[in-house]
Amino acid sequence: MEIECFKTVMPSGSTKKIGNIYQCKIKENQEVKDLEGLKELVNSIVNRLGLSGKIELSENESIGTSHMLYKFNLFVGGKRCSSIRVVLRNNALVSLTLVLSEECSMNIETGEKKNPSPSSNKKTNKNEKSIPPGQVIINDFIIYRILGQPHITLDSWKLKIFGEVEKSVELSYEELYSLGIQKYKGDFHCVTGWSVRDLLWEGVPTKELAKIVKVRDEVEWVLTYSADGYTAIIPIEDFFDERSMIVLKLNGKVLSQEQGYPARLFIPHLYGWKGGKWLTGIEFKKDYSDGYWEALGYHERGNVWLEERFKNL
Ligand SMILES: Nc1nc2c(c(=O)[nH]1)N[C@H]1C(S)=C(S)[C@@H](COP(=O)(O)O)O[C@H]1N2
Ligand SMILES: [Mo]
Repeated sequence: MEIECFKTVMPSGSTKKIGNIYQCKIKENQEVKDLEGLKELVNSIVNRLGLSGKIELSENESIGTSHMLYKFNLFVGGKRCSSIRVVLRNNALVSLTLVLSEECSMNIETGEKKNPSPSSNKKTNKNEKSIPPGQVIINDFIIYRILGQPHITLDSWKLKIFGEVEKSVELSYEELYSLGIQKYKGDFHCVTGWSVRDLLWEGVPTKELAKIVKVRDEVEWVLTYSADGYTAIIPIEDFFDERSMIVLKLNGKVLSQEQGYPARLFIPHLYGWKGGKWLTGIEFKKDYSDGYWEALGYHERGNVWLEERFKNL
């Protein structure tokens, strides 16, 4: 079996609970029959990488209707050394991510990772009337705060816009608000498989931000930062989609603390994880780097209509 792994680092702030992360590509197609078969496969991959120990399933969940995420723990000498995230699509192995804990840091040989190209995009369907593939409609949001609930007061809050720009800025809430508000009625899609329909989003179009900072031509990626340490990466074309906005109000009300007060990013055709809540920073970049979920195997772009849930390593 041929395997190639790439080491990834999360941007500062989001690494707190996480050790070294390796994303591995398995070069042949691997069909999985049952859980025993999967365990054997994971075991042989781990051995191939020069690690050995005992593998135990910790949990599994379905992601949309055709993907399964399995989480294993690797114990070496009774100590939990790594968690392993394995993604299957229709019973075939898609990706494997190893999160090694600090104490058990082992060396894994890595290949050189190319900058993924956001321009290898297929044309995307933005048909707002239909339901994206593999999604199920529910009535209300499920609140996520993977890194905890920050409490933000407006007097100290700023949105920093920086990176490859002519002029970086720090906007107060009032300054941001004064750039002008647009409304958009539309749906929200979480990569795990739930969607909420017909929400009223109000906020500042991302296009307005471009006018003040003047983004350099060579920029291909946008990395967003949140007050809880959360980060997400977005291709520049998607970030500047005409409906993409820094949301300040949802369904007619100022954002609640749990839904990202005072500002969250929303890009209707991308999965919800691309929209950081409690937004504090927007960085324009030439080169790709993983954000929080991308470091754990989720897709560089995350287009809901193309069902881009996980990376194709
Ligand atoms: N700062 C921050 N932003 C975040 C998250 C998070 O944990 N922290 N979760 C993301 C995910 S996976 C989703 S689906 C949406 C959920 O939004 P909600 O909590 O309003 O339902 O927020 C996204 N933005
Ligand atoms: Mo999500």
